[in-house]
Amino acid sequence: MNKKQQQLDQFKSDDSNQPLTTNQGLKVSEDEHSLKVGSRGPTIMEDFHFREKMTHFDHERIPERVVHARGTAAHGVFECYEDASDITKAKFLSEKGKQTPVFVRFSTVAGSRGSAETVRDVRGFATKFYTDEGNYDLVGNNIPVFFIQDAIKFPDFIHSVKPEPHNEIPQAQSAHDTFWDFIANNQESAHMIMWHLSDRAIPRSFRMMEGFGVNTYRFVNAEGQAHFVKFHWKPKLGVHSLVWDEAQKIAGKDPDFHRRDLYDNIEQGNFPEYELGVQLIAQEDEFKFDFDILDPTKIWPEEEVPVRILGKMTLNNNVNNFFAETEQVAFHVGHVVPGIDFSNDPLLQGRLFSYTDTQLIRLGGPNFHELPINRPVCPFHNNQRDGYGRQTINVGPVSYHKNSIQQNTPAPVPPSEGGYEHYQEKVEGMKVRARSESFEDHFSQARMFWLSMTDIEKDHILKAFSFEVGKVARRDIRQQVVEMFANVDVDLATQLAMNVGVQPPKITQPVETTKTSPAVSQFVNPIFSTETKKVAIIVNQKTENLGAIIDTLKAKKVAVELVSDKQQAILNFDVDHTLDTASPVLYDGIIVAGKFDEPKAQNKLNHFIEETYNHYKPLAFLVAPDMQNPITIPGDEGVVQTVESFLEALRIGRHWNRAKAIG
Ligand code: HDD
Repeated sequence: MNKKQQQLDQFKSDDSNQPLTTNQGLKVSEDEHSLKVGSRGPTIMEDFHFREKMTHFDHERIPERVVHARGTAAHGVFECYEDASDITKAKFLSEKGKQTPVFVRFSTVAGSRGSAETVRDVRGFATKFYTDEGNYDLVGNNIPVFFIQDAIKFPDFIHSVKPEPHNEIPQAQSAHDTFWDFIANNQESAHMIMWHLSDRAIPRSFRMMEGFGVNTYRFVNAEGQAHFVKFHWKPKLGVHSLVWDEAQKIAGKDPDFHRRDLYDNIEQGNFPEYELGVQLIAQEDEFKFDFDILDPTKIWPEEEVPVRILGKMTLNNNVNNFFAETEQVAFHVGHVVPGIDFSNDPLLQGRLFSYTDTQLIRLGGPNFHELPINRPVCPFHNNQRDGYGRQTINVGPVSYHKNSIQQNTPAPVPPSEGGYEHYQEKVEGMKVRARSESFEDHFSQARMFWLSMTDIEKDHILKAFSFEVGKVARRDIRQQVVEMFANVDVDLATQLAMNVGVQPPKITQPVETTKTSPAVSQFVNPIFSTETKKVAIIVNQKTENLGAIIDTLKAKKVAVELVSDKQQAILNFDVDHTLDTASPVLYDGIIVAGKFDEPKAQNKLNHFIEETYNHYKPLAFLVAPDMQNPITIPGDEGVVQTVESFLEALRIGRHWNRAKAIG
């Protein structure tokens, strides 16, 4: 068991088989009736048990996160692949095989705590490394750029995407007037919008998305040599997405789709893995690129600045208590260890203030670092004292520095012995409220992203654009968006104009660039696998060879559920779901191994088949389609007759050749 788990164990409480007590330890003899004057009379003040129970309940809720409110988390371990001390003195990266406990929280950004998980949104990917030198937080997203360049615009941006303040509509959606009004009037968002409208914003699973630190940080080695650095998480299962129609339906059928997927897979031992990589730019190469490397609306194309892989994270343990761990975890980009430092990226600089500040209101005071999930696994000592909920009992008379009573302890540690030292960068200038000219190109990388997409990805982006902007009621905002994105691609903007009922753009030339970065496409180097994909087998009492079918699928690490017209046992297997409690959108593919005589059941099965086909997913018909009211499904490479060919179709996942038929 790792150090963090050992530490957390000290705080765990198992209430099973214990007597019921008050918080003072008093055994309670009765817990269902308040203390009254007569069994039909008023409740009396004296009832301390009622008051304690009710007061605690009344105070159970804490403010949800102002952004990233909807999230889920898991424990794991990070393993260092190689000694990276040539680039950073961070100890958790300094030794091959070194293991560091981690806690990761995935989230959506815009929605409230109870909102659906498959909405179109950026996903948060925040990792806390419990290192021997203190906690290091890598607070990232699944998209490598951001909407704005300067943190002072963050409240405006978030206000625009949140539900509109007059009627609190819509929940967890960017498809509304204020969001698109902000975008059209803040054109630095162009590159991020291209990612936001791509399939990246509707991931199939938290286990199948990349993570990015987004901001530019610094690595510093023991000799004081510095590199600018960007962080990447690369999922071993590859990057995969839902399709939009499916994502919207899942939001209703299973609003917990992503947390359920993560939780179930960890419970089943399918531990998600991600490799940690870094892009490095030497300090002296700061100005060698055709973009400003401090601008958070820019990527460093992987073709120009390769990703060096440093280690692997495995998520292998679910939380015991959602509130205590997932809700109370407090991330902060300023939680760093020696060897990791900041750049002057103006978004990062503002984040350095916001995270601690927000924890003060959310977690109720300055002692949130003492909550079990937030405690470092190394000792911590200083002269900070008191405050709401203080748990540490600091002994002795001294809480100040310098002192003689304790020989000046706790004592500062020189950098040579592990004390944190900020990178000494020379900075000079006038105090100004301004943006650097080098941050003014908003469209080159947006166009680069567009030019790097495959045809299918382009088609999805145009459809997403048309949906989102089509939901905007104000015509002038729709027109402004069309004008803005003509800078990215005139055809795209012209088609968008047609789809959302406004004039074609006046701009007839996009920004001048022919550059591409194939690494930003999900389809250029896909990782195909059957592992952990979820399949429904449609069964009835006539289904044959069910055991063999299940075994063949499980041998390829496929998760199987049996679906039938009613809850029943079929050949010794209990059916998991009925055609009513299951839904085709919750599976990666369907095997039809039974059909139904009853027309209503057959209609429901037809719906399963049609939806699966329309979402480009594999279908196997192991029984002849001699149904009473058959539907016509064109035979194509994802529609097969054997389990073996189904597995191959499932490995590939989506069969985009259907795009023409589906529209
Ligand atoms: Fe942020 C939460 C990621 C810009 C202010 N942010 C939060 C979380 C993630 C990110 C993953 C959720 C952490 C968790 O699971 O508890 N944020 C980002 C990224 C950004 C970014 C990758 C751009 C590079 N954020 C950003 C800016 C500001 C904030 C510019 C403010 C100046 N973010 C916050 C916050 C939150 C937060 C208000 C809400 C809850 C919390 O911090 O703990 O402080």
